Amino acid sequence: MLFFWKKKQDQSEQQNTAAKKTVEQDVATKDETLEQEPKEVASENDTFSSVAIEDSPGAAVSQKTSTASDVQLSEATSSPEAVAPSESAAPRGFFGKLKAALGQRIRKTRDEIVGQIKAAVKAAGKVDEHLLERIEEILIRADVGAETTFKIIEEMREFEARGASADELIANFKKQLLDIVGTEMHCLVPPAERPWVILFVGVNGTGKTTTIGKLAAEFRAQGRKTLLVAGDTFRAAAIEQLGIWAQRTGAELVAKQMGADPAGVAYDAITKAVSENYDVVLIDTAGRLHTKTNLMEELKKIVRVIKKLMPNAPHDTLLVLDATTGQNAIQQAKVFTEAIPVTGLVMTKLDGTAKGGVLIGIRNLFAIPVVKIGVGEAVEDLRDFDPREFVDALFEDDDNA
Ligand SMILES: Nc1nc2c(ncn2[C@@H]2O[C@H](COP(=O)(O)OP(=O)(O)OP(=O)(O)O)[C@@H](O)[C@H]2O)c(=O)[nH]1
Ligand SMILES: [Mg+2]
Repeated sequence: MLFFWKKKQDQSEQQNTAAKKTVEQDVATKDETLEQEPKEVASENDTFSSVAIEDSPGAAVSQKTSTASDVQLSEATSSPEAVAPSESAAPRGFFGKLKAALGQRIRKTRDEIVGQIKAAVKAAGKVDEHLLERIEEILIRADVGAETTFKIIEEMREFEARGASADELIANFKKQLLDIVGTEMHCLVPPAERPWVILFVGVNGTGKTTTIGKLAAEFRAQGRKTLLVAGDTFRAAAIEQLGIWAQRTGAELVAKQMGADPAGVAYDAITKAVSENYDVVLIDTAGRLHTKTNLMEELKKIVRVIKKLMPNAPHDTLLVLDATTGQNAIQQAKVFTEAIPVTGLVMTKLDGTAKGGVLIGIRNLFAIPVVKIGVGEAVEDLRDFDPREFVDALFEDDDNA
């Protein structure tokens, strides 16, 4: 049995909507400013060159393969609890383990923010201006962002004014973080109609294709008929990469040759998904284009074409942001959300980075919920974002993490 739920956005999000309007960052709108350094395609791609890509521009390719590794993959993710929030009635031990694991995964961010702040508080022994300056410095360095840091420090000043203890300050800091990231989970919810069309957008290298692969594994483990769509026609390797995920997860793939019109690929894919009764369609897009066309215009065109076939689709548009890019992720969120109706954020690469504070900044500045986080490259490393679990993990000591 599948459980999906979406809780009402809490009050703090309404406040965030207002806060969003106050963002005054100078964001350049040219595609070029959003680009990241070209990256290496994961080397494992080389060993999977068997994905057939049709050369004829008119013909979309679909393929389905079910391998032994699919079975393992399904087993790894087949338990609904594996992706369920901590409020469910599942055994405490299981979630204890999950929480501890998250603490490990986001260890660098935890050390950079809460670890450093605890050390500064301990060294200071009392709440004074010098300590607040030090905390401000730590938050800025952890990529929480100037506006969000300012908000946190302003509230801390009240503690300074009334001579509060350092312990009180730390305890309240946790509450401040919860107020900012929210306490409710926002899971992906399938629409009433089928297929459920999810469009993935974001600049190059943020983890769009990998997230699609991980999500395809989740959907396949739930028994959903899943179609992956190679709407990133910028590189042949990108198409191949998605093909590998289709192979691994037992999903099907719709792809055309490199350079094909992404909107055309999407059109063919939705046509196929409707006529063949698919449950879910996951559409990959490019972070860069062959042409000088504006990336946002290209994405809008994809959406227009999808709507010709399914007026309510895409039901979800997920913006994938890379935590390691720190403040750039905030700029990207601003540009993308202004151009297209993004319904959810995915923050990848929270493992191995000390810049995870950007997630706090994003939650403060944008009303759009974070629906998933990426904490590693493996298929099981895409998780629902549970804000409480995240904040708890930030405050874990090494012994518990
Ligand atoms: N450590 C870590 N690596 C990740 C995560 N998500 C994705 N990656 C890696 O990030 C790299 C880029 O991921 P892709 O999925 O190719 O990114 P993309 O957005 O599709 O990139 P383009 O196709 O160039 O636009 C790959 O090496 C992924 O394995 C994550 O949560 N943690
Ligand atoms: Mg990609």
